[in-house]
Amino acid sequence: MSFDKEQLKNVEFIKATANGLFAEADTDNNGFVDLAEFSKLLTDFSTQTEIPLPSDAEIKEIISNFDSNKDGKFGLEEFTEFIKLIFEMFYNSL
Ligand SMILES: [Ca+2]
Ligand SMILES: [Ca+2]
Repeated sequence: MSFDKEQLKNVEFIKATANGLFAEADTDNNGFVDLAEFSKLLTDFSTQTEIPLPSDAEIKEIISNFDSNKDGKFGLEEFTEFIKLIFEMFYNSL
């Protein structure tokens, strides 16, 4: 199976990935990914990829950068914007 780099810019692919990760991260199923849930997601990601885990302060900063309604946690739309940025960074690094 070959990896198609252009998928990273495909809106449907971005949405599907964001939806999947959001559901996985939202362990209490309240429709939001809060700081603890987001840290857990990043910890798992970091373990799998061996990419160093950001500090708590950095994680807070990431959330606040994308927290457009300022409730301190990710809604699905905010989270999707985050995934979109990650994919863009990944795309540009390939
Ligand atoms: Ca939650
Ligand atoms: Ca929010």
